[in-house]
Amino acid sequence: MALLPSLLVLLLYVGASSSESKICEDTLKTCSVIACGTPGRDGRDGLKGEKGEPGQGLRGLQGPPGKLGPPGNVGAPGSPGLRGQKGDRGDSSAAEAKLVNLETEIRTLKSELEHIKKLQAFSLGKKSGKKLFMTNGEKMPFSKVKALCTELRGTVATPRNAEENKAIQDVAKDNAFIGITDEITEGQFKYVTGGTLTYSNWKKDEPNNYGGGEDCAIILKEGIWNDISCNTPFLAVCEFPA
Ligand code: MAN
Ligand code: CA
Repeated sequence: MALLPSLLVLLLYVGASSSESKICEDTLKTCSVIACGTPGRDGRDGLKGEKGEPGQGLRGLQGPPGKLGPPGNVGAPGSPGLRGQKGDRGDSSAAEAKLVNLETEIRTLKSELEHIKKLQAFSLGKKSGKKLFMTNGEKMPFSKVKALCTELRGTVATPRNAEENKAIQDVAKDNAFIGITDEITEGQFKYVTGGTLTYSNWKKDEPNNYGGGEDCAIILKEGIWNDISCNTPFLAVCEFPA
C-alpha cells in the first residue's frame, strides 16, 4: 500500500520530462537518484500489509498430544461397604466365676429350704404322702376363704375320704367351710375345684337347703356335714398337696 504514492510520484515525474525519460529508464534500474536529477529521498517504510492467503502447499502432519491437564475435582463419597463379620467373644471368665458362685448359693438355699420344710411338717404333725390342712383360726364368708387359700397357693379344705375328713376335723376343732357347693345346680353339690362328689359325710336330713338359700357346706365339730348359707362366716381351713 505504501508503494502506491511512490509509484504515483514516479509516473508524474516520467510524464513531465519525456526528454530525460530515456536516460532515466536506464538509470532508474541501476543508477543512483542523483544521476536522474532531483528525486527526493526515500520515504519512510509503509505500514505492514495484511496477512496473505494461506499457501497452496500440503497440510503438515498432526503434532504430538499436548501436555497432561490439571487433575479434576474430588468425587462424591461412595456407598457404605458390607457389614463385617461378628467379632470374637469377650473374656467370660468373670461371668463364669459368678455363675459358679450362684450355683453354689442355690444349692445351699435349696438344702436349707428342704430342712425348714421338714421342721415345719414335723411341727404340724404332717404325715408323708398326706395332704396338709391348715387354719389361721379366722371365721369369714366362703368367698373370702376361697380367696385366702388361693393366695396361699392352696385350696379350700375338702375331705375326699374318711381319713381326710378326720384330719380336717382335728385341725378345725370347730365348724369350718369345706370346698363343695351347689351354687351351679341346686341340690347337686360339686367340688369347687371341679367334679362331682366321690365321698360325703352329711348329717342326717342334710343337705336340706334350709330357707332356700344354703349353697355352701360346713364340717361340724362332730365331723358330719351340713349345707349352710355361703355368707355366714365359718372357720377358714385350707389344704395343700401331699
Ligand atoms: C338347722 C337345720 C340346718 C340349717 C340350719 C340353718 O340347724 O335346719 O339344716 O342349715 O338350721 O341355721
Ligand atoms: Ca342345712
